[in-house]
Amino acid sequence: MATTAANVSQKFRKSFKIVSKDILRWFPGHMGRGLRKMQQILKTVDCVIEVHDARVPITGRNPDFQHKICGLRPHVLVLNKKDLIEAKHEEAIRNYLKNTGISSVFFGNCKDQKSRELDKVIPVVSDLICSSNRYNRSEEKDYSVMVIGVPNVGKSSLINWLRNKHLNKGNAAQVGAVAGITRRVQNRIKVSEEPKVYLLDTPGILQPSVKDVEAGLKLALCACLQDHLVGEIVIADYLLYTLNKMQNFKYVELMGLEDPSDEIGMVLVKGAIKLDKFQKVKHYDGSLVKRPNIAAAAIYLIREFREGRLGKIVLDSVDSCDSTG
Ligand SMILES: Nc1nc2c(ncn2[C@@H]2O[C@H](COP(=O)(O)OP(=O)(O)OP(=O)(O)O)[C@@H](O)[C@H]2O)c(=O)[nH]1
Ligand SMILES: [Mg+2]
Repeated sequence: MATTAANVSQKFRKSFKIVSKDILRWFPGHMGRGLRKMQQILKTVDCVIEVHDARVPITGRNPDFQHKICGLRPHVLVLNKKDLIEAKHEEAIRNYLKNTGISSVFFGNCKDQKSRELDKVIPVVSDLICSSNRYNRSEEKDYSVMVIGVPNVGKSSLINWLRNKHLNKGNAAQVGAVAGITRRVQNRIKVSEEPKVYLLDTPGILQPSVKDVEAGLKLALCACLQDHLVGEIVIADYLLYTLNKMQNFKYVELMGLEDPSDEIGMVLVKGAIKLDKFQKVKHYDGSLVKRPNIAAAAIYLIREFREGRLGKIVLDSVDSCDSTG
């Protein structure tokens, strides 16, 4: 029988139970040092570009940035990885953010050098700087802009993208698929000649303690924390909970299931069998037995989501954007 919303919605969890907030806590020394350094050099900065993941447009931005950095300089928000969300949500998100006082918002795809959405970032940044009080920097001809955000959202990629776009030059900032690649505030990188704009790459910084557990789980799913800290099976379970809530059942076939399920253990066992992922474990008598490798299945399922193969998914409720927008 075909899976319908009506015949499956009953059996899904209404909320996600997490055993401990501690698994979402990740604030290594380089983040504390980075934030202090960013505050220290703010007097040499004319504008701040905050980069965040478009899949979590409402949650997960570091509130420490608002008080300590963004509120003190002109601010532009780039919601990056727009290739992983549906374009139809952009307007509602924009409206929602506008109502919270953020009006300079760009959706970008830094993996696509040919995309046009970020073309206007530097002109908008220049306009904002021109119309702001530059205090001690009012005599300076060049503009200095700090790029901030939580880990792995594409800060360094954005710098490379802009540099390539405006100067036709290769990558100057180091990029990588795991959170925590940039570990300290970097030297200025020129990304535009006319006007002369320099960008400062900074380490991704999370809040020292997680207040909103669900926002923390969404960040974990988007790879803003390193997977092993939270645990791949917890992340996969949160993904399963989310997909079921959204009635997105693409995982059913992928994991070799007959029907949707809310049982992560069963989904991963069947998935491991379908994917032929097994591990050898020692039996009580010393012999080796093959068991489905559920960790490998969890990693596979998470990767399918991150690479957009489970659909273009906004993890925040865009309906709540619509109602406020
Ligand atoms: N799908 C997609 N991936 C992107 C995009 N921009 C960057 N990435 C990828 O996201 C990952 C993180 O990119 P980085 O530029 O290193 O992110 P970061 O914010 O500098 O990360 P940290 O320095 O670790 O805080 C890399 O694997 C990039 O290739 C995008 O627009 N779309
Ligand atoms: Mg970086």
